[in-house]
Amino acid sequence: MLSLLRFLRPLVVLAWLGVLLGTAQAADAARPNVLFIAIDDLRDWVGFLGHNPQTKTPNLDRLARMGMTFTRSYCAAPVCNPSRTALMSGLRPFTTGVYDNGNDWRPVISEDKPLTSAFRKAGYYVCGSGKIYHEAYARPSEWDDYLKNEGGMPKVPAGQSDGVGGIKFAPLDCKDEDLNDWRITSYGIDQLGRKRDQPLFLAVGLHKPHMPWNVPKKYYDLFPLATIQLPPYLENDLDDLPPAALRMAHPATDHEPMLKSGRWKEAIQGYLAAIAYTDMNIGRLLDAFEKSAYKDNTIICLWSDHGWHLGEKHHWRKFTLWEEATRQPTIWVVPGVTKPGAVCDRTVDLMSVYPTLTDLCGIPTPSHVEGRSIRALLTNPQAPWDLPAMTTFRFGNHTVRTEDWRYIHYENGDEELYQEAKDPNEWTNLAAKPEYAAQLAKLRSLLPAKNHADIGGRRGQGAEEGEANTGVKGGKRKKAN
Ligand SMILES: [Ca+2]
Repeated sequence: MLSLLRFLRPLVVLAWLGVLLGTAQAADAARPNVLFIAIDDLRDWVGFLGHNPQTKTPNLDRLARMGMTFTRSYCAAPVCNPSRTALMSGLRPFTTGVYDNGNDWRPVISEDKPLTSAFRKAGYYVCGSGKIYHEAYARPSEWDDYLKNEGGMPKVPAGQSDGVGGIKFAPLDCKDEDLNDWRITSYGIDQLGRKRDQPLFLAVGLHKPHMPWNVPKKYYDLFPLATIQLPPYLENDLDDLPPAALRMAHPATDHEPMLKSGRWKEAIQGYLAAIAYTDMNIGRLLDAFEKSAYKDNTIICLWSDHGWHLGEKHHWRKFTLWEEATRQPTIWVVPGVTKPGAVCDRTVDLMSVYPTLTDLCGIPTPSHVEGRSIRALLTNPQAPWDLPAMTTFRFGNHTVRTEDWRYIHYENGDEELYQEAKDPNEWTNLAAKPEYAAQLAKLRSLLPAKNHADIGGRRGQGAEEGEANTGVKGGKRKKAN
């Protein structure tokens, strides 16, 4: 009897191994695919957020209805390169020292760290197109296949206005297909038409509505000038700001020339037109997705790298720590988890994307990743949540956003405090009022304990948005604190 058991035991073990392996294979086959969509410079002017009723985004709204949107979603940095680097690496700007467009992240973030590497290691086919990272710093080894942004963009004809100073907008006499985003989207459509044995991680990175807002004229025609509304604007809004905040606003760079030109509404028309063009490409991608074999077993995650000012706080572009530059649209569609049309009001930031995707796909989240998975919120948008959103702009400047408050702390110690429910435009800075001292102390305690020094880099290389336009000199080097 004993010898029979001895004989049987290895067989039992083998049988169990077979069961385990079989389960592992089944789990692998059931692994969800990922459609990862990045949009450049799209602020909260999307229909589903209801913030600006002028905007026309039927396809983004259609995607929003498929899953969950976040009303309080914020970037990790209000600048392309550090925002994308933080999301893709799982490491915040104050951890890596990647603060601006001139900081080449590749020497400080090893190839095993990024999100795409985690998915490749887990057996996914990882491919993408367009702008996922700031394109000056590509690292092809992180992808199985990648379509770079190539080819020229149609130019504004000579003699025609191309905008006001650095704010570039003009309707073009060209076709949808003439802009790079068309090809970038087509790459995604093509990938969705292919069958694979491996699960798919497909990234599509659209350039618009980044400037120049040069899109076919028909998109401008959607927004007749006579109907354009200016954003909420307070003449003396800057009067209660500390010096560091005034340097962020720097109205002389863009806003004063815009007022002088009398073309504020035309500029808004340009941004809305560029958003509408982007929405058209999202529609093409969604049409292809819904006809594809990926329709029912794919997680969709759509995000924009940060927001944009169009004159609020007398400022244009991103590069600030206020609501306009930090808030961004985020949509999650997770089969079996999110409910169609769900809305979550909790504060999240883009550091959550990496750990949420690995969590949902059953991939171990690497230990270096700083964000927290929002699976609990995707399951139940009212779930308890104590994590505020945080955004960093250059060395030592941070904002903490809770559901009720925005607190801003600048490197020189200057502060701002806004009570969002009463003051959604952040017009009244409460930081100097003694009755908010306890609130300030609480929010201060959420700031990072350490700030990595700016890693430096070639200013001017890949810094086209960051230099002369920001009013804050980017070359300043600071020692870590
Ligand atoms: Ca103010």
